[in-house]
Amino acid sequence: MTQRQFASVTVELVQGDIANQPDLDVIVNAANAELRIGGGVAGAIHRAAGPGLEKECIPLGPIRPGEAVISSGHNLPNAHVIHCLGPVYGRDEPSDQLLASCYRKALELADWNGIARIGFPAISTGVFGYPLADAALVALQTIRDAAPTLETVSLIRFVLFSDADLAVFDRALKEL
Ligand code: AR6
Repeated sequence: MTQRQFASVTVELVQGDIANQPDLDVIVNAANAELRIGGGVAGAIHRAAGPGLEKECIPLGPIRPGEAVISSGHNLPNAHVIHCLGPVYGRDEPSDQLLASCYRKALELADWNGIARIGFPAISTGVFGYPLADAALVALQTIRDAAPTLETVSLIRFVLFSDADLAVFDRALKEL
């Protein structure tokens, strides 16, 4: 596990399952526009949350790339879920700005809701095809720049699916 401090926010990197982070107040979903169940991160989160999550979410959609909405956590151990729609790489442009917007808006929503501990997956780097090293830099730079503006968020955890993905984020965090 790697940790780094930006202003009063601790950023940490771990390998694991975003749907199994019981010590976080909110987890972030790499959602689809309609906020339906889907695969990857979205599938794991909806399976763990139960059908009530999709029922709550569908009326909140559709959302556009770069946008985020918040719901409750249903059967998850986390009180809330923030759903972000990342850009499809090579289609939704400018992809770096849309990806940065996901992280910024998710952090704004967390702060507005008085949330302290938030966990992110690597948004857009699965089905949506964003190259992991580029996505890691965008994600970490956005968080570093947002950190001084955050009032309630004190921990941001990246939950990477494999050790290889964790190593890529680790390198990016060290380069910042
Ligand atoms: N925990 C942490 N990371 C995960 C997990 C997990 N349980 N599962 C996958 N990853 P993706 P996207 C990693 O495809 O690219 C969905 O079907 C994965 O290895 O979940 O934003 C939605 O419904 C990758 O690095 O999200 C949308 O249609 C990263 O999480 C679409 O896919 C993101 O992979 C969204 O695509």
